[in-house]
Parts: sequence; C-alpha cells; structure tokens
Amino acid sequence: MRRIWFILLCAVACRSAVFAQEGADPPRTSGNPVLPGWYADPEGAVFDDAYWIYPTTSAPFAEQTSLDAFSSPDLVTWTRHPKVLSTEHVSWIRSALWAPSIIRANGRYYLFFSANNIHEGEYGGIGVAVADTPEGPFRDLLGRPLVGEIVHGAQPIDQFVFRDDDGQYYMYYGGWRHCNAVKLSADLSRLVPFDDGSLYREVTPADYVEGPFLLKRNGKYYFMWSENDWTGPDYCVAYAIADSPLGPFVREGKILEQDDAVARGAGHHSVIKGPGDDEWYIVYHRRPLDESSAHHRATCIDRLRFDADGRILPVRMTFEGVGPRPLK
Ligand code: FUB
Repeated sequence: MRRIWFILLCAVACRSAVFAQEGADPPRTSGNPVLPGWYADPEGAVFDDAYWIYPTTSAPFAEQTSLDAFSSPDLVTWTRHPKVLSTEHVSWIRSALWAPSIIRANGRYYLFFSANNIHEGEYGGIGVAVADTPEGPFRDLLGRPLVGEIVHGAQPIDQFVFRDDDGQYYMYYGGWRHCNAVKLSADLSRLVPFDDGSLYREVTPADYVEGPFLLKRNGKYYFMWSENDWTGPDYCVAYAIADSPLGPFVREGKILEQDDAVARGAGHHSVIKGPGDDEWYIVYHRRPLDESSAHHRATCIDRLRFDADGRILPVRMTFEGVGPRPLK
C-alpha cells in the first residue's frame, strides 16, 4: 500500500516538475487557433465523452489529398489523428478534398467530403466514407460520388448532414452561390425523393456563397452559411431562422466577421453543443492579421450565444478561446 502511495506521489511530482520546467501552468483555455497549423472548414462534433473536429487541410488544391481529425476531452487539449481519410481508401479523390461533415448513424460513423473541385463534365463531387470509430480510417461507402453533378447551379461541395428529430436525414450543400437540400436514405447511401418526386431542392438564402450549416434549437431551424470570397478579408457567416428544415431561409444578419484587432476572413463554421443548458460553441476558420496567403487559415473556437428572442448574437472572436468543458 505504502509503495502505491509512493508511486502516485512521484507521478504527481513529475507532472508538476514538467509544468514548472516549462514555466507554465496547465492551459486554462484552448487558446485560438485551437489546432496547430493551417486547417479550415472545421466540422465540430461530440461523440460520447469526446469533442471532435474534422477540418479541411488548408493547402494548395493539389496537396489536399487527406484529412486529419482532432479529439479533445475538454475543448482545451486536442489530439491529432492523422489521415483519417485519404486517397488510400477513396480511389477517386484527386485533389481539393474539402469540408468534411460527420454523423453517427446505424452504429457507425459516416464522413461526407467533397473532392476534385469539379466543373461541368468533370469527375468528383460529394462522397461518403464510413468507419467503426470516429478516428477511422474511413473507407469509401459507394466507390463513386454520391452527388457528382451540378444541379441548380450549385457546385457539389461543402456538404453538411443533419438528422431531424423524426429520423430523416438531410444534406445541405453547394458552392457558387447556390445551396441545395437533399433527403438521404436511412443507410446514408443514396438520395431519396421529396414528395413532388424531385431529388434536389434549392434553398439558397440571400447573399449565400457556400458552407451551409443547420442546427435545431427549441423547435426552430437555424440555417447558417458563409458569404463573400473565402480568399478575402470579408468572408463571413450569416444566418436565418425557419420553421422547417427546408426553409424558407430568410436572412437575419451576420454573426461572424473580420475584426481588425483579431483576424480576417472568418467563416465556414460549424457549431458544437456544450454540456450545459443552451451552451454552444462556434468552430470556424480565420486568417491571422499578418497572413495574406489564401491557404493560411486557422481553426478557432469561441462562444455562440442567443438572445432572449432566439436571435444569434454576433460572435466575439478571441485569442483566448474557450475554457475547459469536460464531458464527463
Ligand atoms: O477549403 C476549401 C474551400 O474554401 C471550402 O470548400 C470553401 O467553403 C472555402 O472555405
């Protein structure tokens, strides 16, 4: 027994010594950026006792051939899981592997992605890969794109998958200023028609450019998206509130934009639900003030708050990030 206590004491002393040597206490906030290196279009998720972020590797298109994921027990410390998806497991990815969206369903994890930055007549678009654990490796579910064509003017990129309370899956996607909604089958392998027989419904709100996201809160559908050019300083996020997952999505206003004291080009976000009542975090990318390369985008987390009338308050971008919020 005494021996066990001695070992425990040594372990605690060693840990304190490491922090003392580094001259720092353990981090009290996540800091921003929250991930090391250039990562964009972050999709946040919570699976059991862990937070996850699945970002785009922000680099020239030809170098975007794999995705890393990051996990955290508390939003403050993050562990990198390299190459959860890559050309090794999805043969048709050539480049421009963008904007992962993850959902747990049927006891598995489905990672939707877009690849190849396709234009009319080109091969690629939105695909789906599946794994038994959130860290993958994810394998191609279909062996081909799920959406490989341009419909209603929307480039097949920037998908986001949402499960409504009745169990119906919806996918929102689209670049080039057009957003489509589709319904997905329960096994997430195909599109299913709407009541009128169509497979694609355009739901584009005013000023929409790309990066759709949807969350349901108190029975309302909060639809959000990015505006302006992702390479520029005025990239930003706006939102609408609707009574249905298919809108209409009437633009309410901006919730995230550049701040001359913090960063520029803030956009392509997602939202994580914290453990408290009505506790929300926005995960997004932004460009540091001293960077000008389009690809130098860093993933950050800040609080997302609602007012008493259910409107989203403008996000205050910070360098501190967020405090520890363990899930267990
Ligand atoms: O990261 C590649 C592309 O840049 C995304 O698909 C767009 O939304 C923009 O963030």
